[in-house]
Amino acid sequence: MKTGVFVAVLFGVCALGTPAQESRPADPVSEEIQRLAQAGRLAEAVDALDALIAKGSKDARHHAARFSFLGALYKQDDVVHRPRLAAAARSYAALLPEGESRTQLRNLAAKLEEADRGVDSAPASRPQKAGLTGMQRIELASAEAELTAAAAETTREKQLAGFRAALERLKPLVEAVPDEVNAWRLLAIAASQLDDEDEGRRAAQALMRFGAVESDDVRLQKVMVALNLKGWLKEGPKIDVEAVASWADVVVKRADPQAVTDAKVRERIAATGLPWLVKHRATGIEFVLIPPGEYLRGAPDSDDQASSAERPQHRIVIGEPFYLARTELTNAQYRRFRPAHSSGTFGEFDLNGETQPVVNVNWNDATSYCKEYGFELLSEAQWEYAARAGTTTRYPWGDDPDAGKGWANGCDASAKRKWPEWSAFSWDDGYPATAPVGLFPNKVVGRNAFGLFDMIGNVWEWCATVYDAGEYARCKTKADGRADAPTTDGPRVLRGGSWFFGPRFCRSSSRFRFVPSFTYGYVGFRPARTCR
Ligand SMILES: [Ca+2]
Repeated sequence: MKTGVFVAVLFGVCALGTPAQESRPADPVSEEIQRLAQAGRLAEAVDALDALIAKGSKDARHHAARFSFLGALYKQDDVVHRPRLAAAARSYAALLPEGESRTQLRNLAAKLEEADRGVDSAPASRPQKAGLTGMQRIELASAEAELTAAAAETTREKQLAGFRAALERLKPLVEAVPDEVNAWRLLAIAASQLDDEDEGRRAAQALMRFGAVESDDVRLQKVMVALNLKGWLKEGPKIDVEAVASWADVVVKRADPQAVTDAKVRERIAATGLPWLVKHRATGIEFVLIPPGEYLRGAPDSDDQASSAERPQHRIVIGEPFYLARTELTNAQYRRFRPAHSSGTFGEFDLNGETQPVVNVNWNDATSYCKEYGFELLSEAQWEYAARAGTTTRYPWGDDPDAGKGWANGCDASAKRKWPEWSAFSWDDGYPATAPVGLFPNKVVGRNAFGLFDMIGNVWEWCATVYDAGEYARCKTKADGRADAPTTDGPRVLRGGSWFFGPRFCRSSSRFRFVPSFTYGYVGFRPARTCR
């Protein structure tokens, strides 16, 4: 007879706040009900309690017993007993004073009712699977209620006790149902509150596996950031500090203050333990280390130049450091891979100089190049992180397009003189078409805080990500910030604007796309390399 265990667990949900019972006289009817329950005749015991309650019993013992016996029956057959258990939880809750137990019971009732209507309350990313047993559902709901109640506690001691109770409830649950993403989610939250790095790391890794960092779950975002900054990723097994030596020579070990002007960014780079500026041995390409962190992706509602695909703004966690080429890939660099490649001309302008960015390369060319040398393209989330480098404005230089002189090679006054109908910036950057890489931003105006050049302007840069206009509304970017391998031929993301595009498209949040086979004189790319 396992009923005792279930009753104990169910009573765990509502142990606090039960009205005092010791002073009441013995209840002969209750004794009869107890006899039925002990004989395992739970359905009859519940019927007897129903009859009592229908006659108006407000005795909390009757309600508690009905709730717990129904819990045990629910474990045996959740479809038949779910609505009765929900109703029993509600009527029991109504007898309790306002407080955590009452809230927990009501939450549980709501979850049961929702399940009964066939509504899946879990986020859309939740893997569809065989489903939790009735008891596991209750455990999950109880853990969530415990976490919520713990957060509302007024003393740290009580908070910790609540978080610990939830953690202990969730540990066996994730063992029993490792595909239940919500259990991992709650475990991550509990672990971070308790500073339990082992459990936190385990949960965060499971969540990464699901790609389940929902943008609207502020608590979880905080957890992921806390865990990242505590170093689980930088110290984790996947980041191999020594491995850099196998593909690159160290040029500058610690970030140069002239290039990375913000001391805090230099500290974040140093904290990875990885050298800052390295040179890829086979190609000679220089890469800088981009440290992990977080940022707000997309455009605010106040940005009247933004498309709906750039909204809503949402927090992105970049959980892993990565190396990124300081400049766009040049013609000379690309021709070591495909000697016959010509970037061609545009009007009378030559696009084919050695130090100009390679253009007229499609997404397939870019990924073939990366594959050849162990590089990869950035995900769209990584790209905007690197381009913003801590800025929150429309452009790296602020919100005013007219203030960008020296910051980028966009479509400018020199291009407009040639093509008067083009939408252009008011300033003159001196280059109607592509400029040699590495000139923008120039030293006079400032620096990208990560030491990168031409993130905005010069050429649009292919990203690994398949374009999805609605993605920001249901962001499922993985905790490491990287992109999944494309499974469709759909359009690929391009970012950063180019010499051909004016103020609207050279904003940091601007999203562009073309099919993988598209080439043009304003489309190039920039290789990246993981630290795994
Ligand atoms: Ca660019």
